[in-house]
Amino acid sequence: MTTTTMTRVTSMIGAALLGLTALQANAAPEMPPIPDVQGDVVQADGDFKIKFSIGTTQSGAQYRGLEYFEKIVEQRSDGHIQVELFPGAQLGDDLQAVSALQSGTLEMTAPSTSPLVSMFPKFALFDLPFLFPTPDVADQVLDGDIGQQMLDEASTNGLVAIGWAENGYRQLTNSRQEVTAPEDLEGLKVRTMQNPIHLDIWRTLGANPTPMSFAELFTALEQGVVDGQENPWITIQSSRFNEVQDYATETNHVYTPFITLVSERFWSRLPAEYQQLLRDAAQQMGEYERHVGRSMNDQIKQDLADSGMQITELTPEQVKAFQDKVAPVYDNWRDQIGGELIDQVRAASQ
Ligand code: TK8
Repeated sequence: MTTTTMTRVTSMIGAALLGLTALQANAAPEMPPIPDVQGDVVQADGDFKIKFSIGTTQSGAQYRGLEYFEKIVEQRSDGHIQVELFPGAQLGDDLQAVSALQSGTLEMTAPSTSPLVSMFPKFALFDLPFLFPTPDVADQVLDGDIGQQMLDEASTNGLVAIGWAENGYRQLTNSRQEVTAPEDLEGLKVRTMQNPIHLDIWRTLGANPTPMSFAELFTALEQGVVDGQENPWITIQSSRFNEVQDYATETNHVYTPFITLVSERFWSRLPAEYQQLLRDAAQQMGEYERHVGRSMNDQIKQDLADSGMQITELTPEQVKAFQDKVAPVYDNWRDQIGGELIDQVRAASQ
């Protein structure tokens, strides 16, 4: 081999290695593996197709949960129920997907609870700031009586609610400056979910909130229509908001569940055995998806920081300043949500 060829080969290997490193730096963080399917094949009549739509993208924990759901349902129905997944709001944002379920043109979706409060007022419990101190408290509420009551309550208007997963604790990002105190929010244009309590939260904190569908959010941030937004780490990363937002603050200000919904029109055509299979699969998906999201937060923060985003973690005193400032929101909504419900969650937190 001549020296020139040698150099060329070496630089080719170098380029390949460089390519690999670049790939690894961009790679989505490792997710816990999809579990094996437990349980026997369920025997029932008929063949069915489920189109399952979500607003978050294919690289998020929610989609990963859906892949597990698909695996459970297809294996345990021995292929008689086929599940097709549609991430990234291809079939509509949270509200559009819910209305497609009602009209029977879509079989399943799993929106955040917040855009649905006008339909199901009790869901507003999940919009109260700093109500769920830990994921364990959230689990107790979702998997306990309150969660069950809410599933029952949401099983009307052409919908059947069969389980809970989670979006998670929400964090603030923006394109302007580091935020460590409510004063830093003065005049900041923050996109919120289409939900009156969220509007109230950001107004009370001194920001300038604008409600908007999640499907429009990336473009709105990119074009500077809004300066900031708030979503859980996994959603910030899977939506690549770091490409258009330089600053993130770990506020944990609201905990948002995802509720698993089925079209009543579709549900009523399913044999009882298959209805139960979907309930079981939704339960298992919820447990797995919560685990996936929660296990990734540290890695995601690191990846976002590596990508050049400034990640700010708050001291307990700094968190308290946000909590104190936002406290009046409770007075505004307590009666409407039901003081008892709020007290029950607080009791679960002791
Ligand atoms: C995804 C939404 C989203 C939510 C939002 O469909 O709108 O900000 O947090 O993740 O449900």
